[in-house]
Order: sequence, then structure tokens, then C-alpha cells
Amino acid sequence: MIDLKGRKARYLLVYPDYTDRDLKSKQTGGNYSEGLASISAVLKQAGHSVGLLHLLYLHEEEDFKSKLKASGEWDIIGFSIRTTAFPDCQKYIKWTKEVYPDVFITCGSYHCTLVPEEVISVDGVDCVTIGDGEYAELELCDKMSAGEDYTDIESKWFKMPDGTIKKNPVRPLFADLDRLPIPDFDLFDYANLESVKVDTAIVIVSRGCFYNCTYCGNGNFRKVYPNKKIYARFRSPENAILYLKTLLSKYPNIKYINFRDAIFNMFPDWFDKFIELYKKEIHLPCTGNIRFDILTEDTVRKMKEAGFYTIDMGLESGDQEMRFKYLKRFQTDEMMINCSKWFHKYGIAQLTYNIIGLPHETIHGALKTIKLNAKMKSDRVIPNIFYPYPGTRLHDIAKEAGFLPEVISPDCRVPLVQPDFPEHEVLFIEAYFMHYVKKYKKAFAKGGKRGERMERRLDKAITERSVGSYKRRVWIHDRYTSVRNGLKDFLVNRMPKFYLFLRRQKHKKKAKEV
Ligand code: B12
Ligand code: SF4
Repeated sequence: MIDLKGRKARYLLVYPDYTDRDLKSKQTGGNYSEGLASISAVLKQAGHSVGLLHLLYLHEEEDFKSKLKASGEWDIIGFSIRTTAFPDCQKYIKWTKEVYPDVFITCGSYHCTLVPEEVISVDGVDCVTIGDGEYAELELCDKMSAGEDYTDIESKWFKMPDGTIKKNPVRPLFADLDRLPIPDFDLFDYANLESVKVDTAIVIVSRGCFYNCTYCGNGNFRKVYPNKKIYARFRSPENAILYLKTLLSKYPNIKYINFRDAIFNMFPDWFDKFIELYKKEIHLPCTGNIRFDILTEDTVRKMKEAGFYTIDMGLESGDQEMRFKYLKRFQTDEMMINCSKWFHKYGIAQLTYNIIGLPHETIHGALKTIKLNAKMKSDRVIPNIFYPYPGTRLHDIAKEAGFLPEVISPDCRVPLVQPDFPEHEVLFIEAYFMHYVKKYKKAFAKGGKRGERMERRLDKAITERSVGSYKRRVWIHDRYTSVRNGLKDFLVNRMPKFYLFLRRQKHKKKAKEV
């Protein structure tokens, strides 16, 4: 038991914030995390001190230890663990205990919520937090400070001295997000965050999502709460505006807002009210994740007036059967094509998220995803390779079908082993996704017999290559991507104004095309 004898707690948050595990330290300042900024705001409000160890690349032992030592003295060290960061975090936790054997180690975030038993079994971990962390961490700090027993804190599991695990129930969610303080943006080296370098703030004014897509953790994150019905919540429109005003008064250089809420128009009435206020009080160019099945043309028009210059949407798969049967996304092709027309009509660029290598998918299914993007005239596409997050339905479907290896290595690029959609084909589709979307757009625009001939030629070029040809094209693309990413990283970090200029030119060109 740690007793701070009346002293306020010193809490260090550790944030492994990298997705490619390239050992080279990138120049980027990393991503904002609303969860960590929110925990920090709550703890600081109560007088505790909070620091951040923002890990921007995979750290080797000495590098990690020296940064940890340089960060200061701490009573509690909390690791934020999403699933793909778990293997690295196990090493960081071991090294942390070697540097500070007596420090109290707690872990939170998505992987802990999904599989707390896996995280608490790691040597050195003293407790895990399930679900939202602000008030569980506050109680921990307060109780340590007051020298009280803290092992009965709701939402936390504790490793007890006799080796048993004390599993406390998860505290109910609070409905009213307005009671949370405005996040502690200064926890981060905010001006150096990757988005802020290009004058863009990442903003999140909600929690959760009420849909049940089978590849996403949300369906399960919700289940842990006793009052799961209120899992999807937004700050009130007025409070969301206060959030933005606070942020903008601190960082007046921000010129763009990137709303990263899971689904920004989840509650259409809230959304309509918010964009009206946003138009009046903020009116900066912005973007957000939008679902098409709850959208009207009138809302799209209002979005344009409020400042939306681009939107993101999850298209995921262009194969309607795959979407309905396996992904549980009940949006028809027709609906998506029609809503896209509204965005083109009002001059809002459209970016889609797509998944490749889904269980039971073949290259022919992935081709449908490329074609649907072309039919929707997507302006930008992000193809992601499917990752089976434990606890999700699609993970279990992959497992039942025998596509899941025993262990997924952190360096593996295509996690599922599917004879009908082998790794080289998945990587080829990922690499040439946008290239072919553009080609099909041209074919569809031509129409008639010539368009059909072009479409057939493209179909063949995608589906009828030799294994060697797929692999060669992937190799070429990998080289190209590494140069392009290096250049982007350089521009964003060393010449951000020039990068912004190029981005603006691109958007102007798009606006002219409309
Ligand atoms: C916004 C968002 C992003 C943003 C910001 C990421 C971030 N680090 O916060 C960006 C665009 C950068 C992003 C990137 C990625 N994301 Co993302 N993202 C989201 C999204 C839509 C909302 C997250 C959010 O901010 N919620 C609101 C905040 C307040 O809640 P929170 O972060 O959960 O934090 C609370 C608790 O988790 C907990 N907590 C968090 N950390 C800690 C630490 C301690 C010590 C404690 C005690 C508690 C605790 O307390 C917090 C406050 O209550 C979720 C989906 C969703 N849940 O709706 C996916 C989600 C988190 N993303 C996911 C993924 C996979 C990624 C990427 C790996 C994608 C990729 N391949 O590039 C990257 C990872 C980059 C990174 N550095 O984290 C997955 C994670 C799945 C998993 N099992 O780990 C999610 C859940 C979506 C999904 N597919 O299921 N993402
Ligand atoms: S709509 Fe998005 S955030 Fe919600 S469950 Fe589906 S994938 Fe997850």
C-alpha cells in the first residue's frame, strides 16, 4: 500500500503514440489524445501533478530509461494501451520497474477494457482501469494522498499482495459530459503536435458510438458498463463551443478543426444545432466523420455553410453482402452513391476509410470496394488492412474460420492467413487502391462500350497477375511510399507553411472542379 501522507500525487502518463514500428525517430510531434488530456485536467483540478511521456517511436531500453529518468519523480505511472501497442508496453513496464521498483503501475485504454485479465497478468502491473479513466484515477490519487485503502475503487482491478486479483465492478457512466473540465491541452507539447504544425486542432466532443460494426471495439467497450445504454454521449452544443473557444484562445494560430468523434452526426438534432452555433461562433474550415444513413441534403448544405470543406466516412467494403452479413453495416451502395452526390454538389471533398483483407474476402470483393469508391467519386481514400481486435465479433469469425495465426507479430502487415486472399494480393490492393479508383472513375465517366472495355481491362489488371508481379509492384510501391512519407514528414515539420500552401492549392483545385 502506498501512503503519500497528505501529499498530492505525482502521476506520469505514458502514451505509446506510433503505428509503424520503424525504429527511426520521426520528426513528428505525434497525436493529441483526448483521453489523456481529460484525465490530466481532472487530476490537476484536484491539485495532483501530472506529466506525460509521449513516445513517438518504438524505444530501445536505454533510450526509454533515460527519458523516464529525465521526466522526474512519480508516485504512479499509467500506461495507455491500445491493442497494437501492448507488446511494446510489456517491455516498457519491465524497464520502468527496473528504474523505479517502488512506483505504482496502472494501465488503461482500449486493450485494458477489452482484455483486462491479459494486462493485469503482466509482471510489474499493479492495477488496470476498465473504461473511462478520469474518476477512477482521481480516486486513486486522492486515496493514496490520504493514506486510505484504494483497492476497492470501482472500474479498477488490483493485483493483491497474495497474487490474487481483486476485480471491482465498473462504475456507471455519467450522462452529462459538460461536467468534465475542458481537457488539459498543455499536457502535450501542443504547438508541436503533427496536426497543430499545419494549423489544425484535433477535437473530440463526444464519447462512444451506438452502432455495432463487428470489426470495431465499440460494441464491447460499451458492454462493460452497468448503464451501457448511455454509452454514446456528446457535450452539449454550447459546451462544445466553449471547448473550442478555450482551445482557440490558447492557440490562436489554429485555422482548421478536425473533429475526430467516432460519428459526428450520430444524433442528427444535436448535429444540426451544433453546426448552427459553430457557423455563428467559430466558422473555421473543418472536417469530421459522417454516417450517410442518418443524413439529409439539408444538413449537408448547412455543413457547407458552417465551414465543412471535407468529410470522412467509413465505406469499409464495397461488397454489399460483406457489409450486411459480416460487418453489420446496413448501408446500401445506392444510399452511399446518392449521399456522395450531395457532398459533390455542395463542394465538400469526400474521404473514405476502407478495409482490405476482411475474413472471407477475396480479391474480387476488394475490387468491389475500389469500384464503389469510383462510383461515389471519392476524393481521397484510406485503405486499411484488417486487424482482428480481440473481443470483436469479426475477430471471432476469423478465428472460427481458421484464418487467425497463433500469435500476430507486431511487424506483420497482413494479420489473417487466408488461402483465397493471400498476403501479396492484400498488399497489392492496399498499395494501388487510389491509383485504380482514379482509373475506374475515368472508365465510369466514359460510359458506353468504351467504358465497359476499359473496366474489363482494369478488372484483369487487378485480378489476373502472377504472384511475382503482385510482389514486384508492392516492392516498388513500398519504396515510393517511404520516400513520400519522408518528404511529407519533412515538409510538415520543417516547412509547415509551404505544406499548408500545397494543401490549400489542392483544395482550391477541387473546389474549381465542382
Ligand atoms: C479519435 C481516435 C483516434 C485519434 C486519436 C487517438 C488517441 N490516441 O486518442 C487518431 C486519429 C490519432 C487515432 C489513431 C489511431 N487509432 Co483511433 N480512434 C479514435 C476514436 C474514434 C475515439 C477515441 C477517443 O478519443 N475517445 C474519447 C476519449 C476521451 O476516450 P479514450 O481515448 O478511450 O480515453 C479514455 C479511456 O480509454 C481511458 N484511458 C485512456 N488511456 C488511459 C491511460 C490510463 C493510465 C488510464 C488509467 C486510463 C486511460 O480513460 C480515458 C478517459 O476516460 C476511437 C473509437 C471510439 N472509441 O470511438 C478509435 C480507436 C481508439 N482507434 C483505434 C485504432 C486501432 C487506431 C490506430 C492504431 C489506427 C491506425 N492503424 O493507424 C491509430 C493509433 C494512433 C495512436 N497514437 O493512438 C482503435 C483501438 C482499438 C484497440 N483495441 O486498441 C479504436 C478503438 C477504433 C477501433 N477500431 O476499434 N484514433
Ligand atoms: S460506426 Fe464507427 S465507431 Fe461506431 S461501431 Fe461502427 S466503426 Fe465503430
